[in-house]
Amino acid sequence: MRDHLSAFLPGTGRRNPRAAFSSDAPRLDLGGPWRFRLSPTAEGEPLTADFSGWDELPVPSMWQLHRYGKPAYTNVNYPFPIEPPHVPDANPTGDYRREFDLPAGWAGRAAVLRFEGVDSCFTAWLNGVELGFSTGSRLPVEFEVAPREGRNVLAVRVHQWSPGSYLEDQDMWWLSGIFREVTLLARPVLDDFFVHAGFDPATGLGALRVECATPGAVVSVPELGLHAVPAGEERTAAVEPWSAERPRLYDATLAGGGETVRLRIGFRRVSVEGGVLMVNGRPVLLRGVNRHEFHPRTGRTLDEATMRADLELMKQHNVNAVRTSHYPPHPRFLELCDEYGMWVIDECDLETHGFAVVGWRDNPSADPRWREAYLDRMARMVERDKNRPSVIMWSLGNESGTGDNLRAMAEWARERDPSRPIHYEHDLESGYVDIYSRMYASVAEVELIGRREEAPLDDPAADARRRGLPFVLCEYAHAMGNGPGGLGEYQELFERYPRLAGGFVWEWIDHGLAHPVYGFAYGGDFGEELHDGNFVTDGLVFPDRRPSPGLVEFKKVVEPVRIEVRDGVAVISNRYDFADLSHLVFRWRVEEEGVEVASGVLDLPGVVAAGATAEVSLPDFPDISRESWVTVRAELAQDEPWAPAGHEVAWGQAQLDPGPDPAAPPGAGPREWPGGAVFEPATGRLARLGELDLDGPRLELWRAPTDNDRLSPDAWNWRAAGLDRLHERVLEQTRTDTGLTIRTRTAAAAHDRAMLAAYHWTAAEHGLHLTVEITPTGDWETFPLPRLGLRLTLPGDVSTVEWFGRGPGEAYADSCRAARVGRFRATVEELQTPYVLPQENGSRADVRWAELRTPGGTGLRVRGVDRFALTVRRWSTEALDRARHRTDLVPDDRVHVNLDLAQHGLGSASCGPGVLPRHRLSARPAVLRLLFEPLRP
Ligand code: IPT
Repeated sequence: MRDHLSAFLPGTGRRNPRAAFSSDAPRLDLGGPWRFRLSPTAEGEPLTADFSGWDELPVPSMWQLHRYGKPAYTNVNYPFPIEPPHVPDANPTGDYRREFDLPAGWAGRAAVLRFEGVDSCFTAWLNGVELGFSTGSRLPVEFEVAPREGRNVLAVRVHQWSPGSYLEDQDMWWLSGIFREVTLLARPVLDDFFVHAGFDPATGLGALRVECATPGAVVSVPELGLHAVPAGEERTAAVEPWSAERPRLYDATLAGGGETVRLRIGFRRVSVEGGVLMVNGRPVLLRGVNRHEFHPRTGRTLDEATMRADLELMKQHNVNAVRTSHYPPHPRFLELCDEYGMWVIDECDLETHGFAVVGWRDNPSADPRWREAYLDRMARMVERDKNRPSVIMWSLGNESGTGDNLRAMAEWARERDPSRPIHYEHDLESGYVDIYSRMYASVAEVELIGRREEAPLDDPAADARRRGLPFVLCEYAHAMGNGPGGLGEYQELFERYPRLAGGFVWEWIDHGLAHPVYGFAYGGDFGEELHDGNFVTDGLVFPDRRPSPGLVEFKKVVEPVRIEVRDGVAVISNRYDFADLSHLVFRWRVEEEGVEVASGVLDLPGVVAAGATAEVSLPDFPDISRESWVTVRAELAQDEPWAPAGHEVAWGQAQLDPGPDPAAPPGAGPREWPGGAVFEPATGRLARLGELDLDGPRLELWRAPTDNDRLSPDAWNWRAAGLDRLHERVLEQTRTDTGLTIRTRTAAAAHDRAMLAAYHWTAAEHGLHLTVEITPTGDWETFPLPRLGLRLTLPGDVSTVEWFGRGPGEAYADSCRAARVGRFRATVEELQTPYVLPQENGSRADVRWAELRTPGGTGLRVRGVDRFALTVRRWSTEALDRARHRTDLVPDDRVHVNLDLAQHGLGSASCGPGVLPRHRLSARPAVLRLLFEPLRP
C-alpha cells in the first residue's frame, strides 16, 4: 500500500474505462450506512476482522463533513510540502466496510464493482481478496469481482493524500472519502459503446452509427423507423438536431449480450469553420458559468435534486453553457444537461497550480513519469462521457502549466474522438488545442482578439495558427462578493465579433460550508495552517443557491432577446442561435410613477428567426401627468421543464413622460420655518422633524469594502487616506427667517485633504428642503472615492421602505442593467444582500422618492430633486466593515440610511480587471437636493 503512495502509477487491477450507462441488467446500489473508522496515518490500524468499535458513515459522503477531521481550503497552495510523488506521513486514512447479500440469481455470474468517485485514492477488497488500487478522485473506477452467494464483505481503505493529490490542486475545499455512488453491476456482457450521432445542416439528415464490440448488438430508434440495426452500421434519417436551445433527444435502445441499454440520442455537429465555433452549421454564443460541484452540507456529494436545481436556476437565468471546472461532474449531471439543454465543456480532473509557487519546477505536466497518470485521467473522462450530446468540447484540465503530458492527452483524445474540439487554457501558444482560451483578459484585449489583432506570438507559424482559432474566455467576471461589475462590456464584444464564442463567469456557486456559528464558513474558519480565506466564496449563487444580484445582472446582460422601445415602436431582436421567438409572449405595460395604468400583449409579425429583428408598433397610451415608463417583457408562453409559463426571459423599458420638472417639487417654495424642526446646536445636524427623531444627514465617503475593493489597490488607498475614520468640524451656522446654512469640513486625522460641505436648509410645505454642496479641497486625484453621499439614522422601529426608482434589487454603476424603473416595497431585512463575507451591498439606484415607515405608519419621506441612491440597514457602515461573517451583523437601535450621489463601480479586481474608467467615482464638486417630510399614519 505504501508503495502506491509514493509512485506515479494511477492504479492497479482496474478494468478499462468505458461509457457510463445503465441497462436492464441487475445492479445493487451499495449506498447507505457503512462501518467506518479514521486513522491519522496511512499505516492505519490493521484491517482486522473485529470492527465492533467502528462508527457509521453514509456512502456517498465526505468524512470531514461528518466530524472526522476538518475541511481545509487553499486555492493555489498545496497544503503539504512539494516533493512529488511523496505525500505526508500524516495522511488521514478512512477504513470503510460494508456487508451485503448477493441478490438471488447472481451467484456464479461475473460482476463489476463500480466507484463513481473516491477522494483521493483507495484500495478495495472483496471477501478479503484485494481488487486493486486507484487515484483520480472525480473519475470512475471499476473492478471485476466474483461475489459469493449470500453474505459478502467489501472493505475499502481511502487515503486523504496520494500522488494523485499533486494533480488535483483545484481551488476548492480539501475533502475526502467515497463521495459518489458505489454499485455492484451484474453481467458486464455489453461492455462499452460509442454513439456517433452526426447532423448535416445542409441536408437536415442525422447519421447514426453505434460502435459496440458485443457480438450481435443491435440499435433501435423507433421514432426514426430504425429497428434492430446491427451495431457498427450507419443509418441516416431526417432528424431534428440537438442544441442547448432545443435539446431534442431520441429514445433508443442498444441490445446485446442479453441486456438492453436505454439511450437518449442527440444529433449534432460541432465544428470550427473560418475560425468560428459552430454547432449544426451556425455560430454559437456561450453564455456560460464555471460550475464546481458543491453543496453547503455535503460538499462535493450531490444528489439529483441539487443537480436539477442548478440546471433549472441556470436556464431561468439565461445561462446556456457550463464548464465543469475543474473535473468531470457526476455523470448524471451530464445526462441532465442533455435533457435540459446546456452546452458543456467537460474538463478533466487535473490541476497542478501549486507548482506555480515554485516557478513550475518539477511540474508533473512536463515530467514523463506522470504521463500514464495524465492519459489515464483523460481516457476515464472521455470514455465515460463520450455519448453525451451536451459535451461539445473536451478540456484537458486547468492551470497545470505546459508540457508534453498535456499534449499527449490532447493527441489521444483527438484520435479517440475527432468530433469534439480540445480546450486547455494554459497552452499559451494554443499548440495542442483547437480553441484559443484565456481567463480574465481585459475588455480591451478581448476586443483585439475579437478583431484577430492580438499581440503576435514569436513563432509566425504558431501565431498564424492561433489567430485562426475561435476564442473563449474560459473564466471572466470573478463573481466574488458584490460583483462582478462590467459584464455588459464583455457581452457587447461577444455579440459583435464572430471569433468570440463567449465566456464562462467565474463561478457558479459560493463554496461556503454550513456552520453553526458563522452561518457559512470559508477558509480559515477551521483553523487551517494555510488558507485563502473567502476566495472560495465567489459564486453567482450563494451557498444555499439563492441567486445573488450578480446572477440577476448576468441574466439581463446575456438575455437572448433584446427589446428596445423607441418612438412608439418595440424593436425586438432575436439573439438565440437557433430558436425563433414562437415560445415567447410579449407583454407591454405602462406605469405612471410605478403604478400600472395600461397593459396588453404585442402581436409579433410572423416568425422571427434566430438572428432576425422585428418592429412592432405599440398602441397609443393614456394621458399621463407624472413620470411614466413602458416596459415590454418576453415571457415563456408555455411551461418548460425548467420554468413555468409566464417566466420572464427578457425585458426592455423606455420612459414615456418625464413628469413635472423635479427641480420645482411641490412645496419647495419659501415657507415659514416649520415648527418641530430641531437642529443639534453643536453639530448643526437635524435631530427632530415633527414627531420624528433623526440624526441628521452628514457627509460620508466610506463604504464597507467589497472583495473587489479589498483585492485591488483601492481599499488599501482608502484606508491609508483615512476615509473610514473621517472627522467633521462645523465651520459656520447661519440662520435666516426661512432657513439655516451649516458649513462643515470633513477630513481624516494626519491628512490635509478635505471635503467642504454646505447644507442649506429651507422650509417646505410639509417639511424641509435641503441642498448640499460638496467641494473637495486638496489632493484627491490619486484614488477614486468609494462613495459620495449622506448618512442619517432613524428610530429602530422603521421597518419598511417603498420607493420609486430602480429595483427591485441592488444596483451599482457597472452592474445596473437588471434594475428597472418602478415602484418597489421591501422590509429593511429584504434590502440586505447576504454576502458570505459582509461588505457594501443593497444600494438602490436612481431613486426619485422613498418612504421609510414604522409598522404604525410614521416615518420619513425623502424626495429627490436630484436622483439619489438609497441604502437602508440596521447597522452602521463601520459595523458592516468590521463583520467577518453574516452572523456578526447584529441590529443596533437605529436604522441607518444612506442617500448617495454616487458610488464607485464594482469591477472584478478580486481576480481580473478593476473598475473601467467610465464607472470610476472621482472626487468632484457636487450638489444633492432633497426634500424631507415626516410621515404620519
Ligand atoms: C483561476 C482558476 O482557474 C480558478 O480555479 C479560480 O481559482 C480562479 O482563478 C479564482 O477564483 S486561476 C488565476 C491565476 C487567474
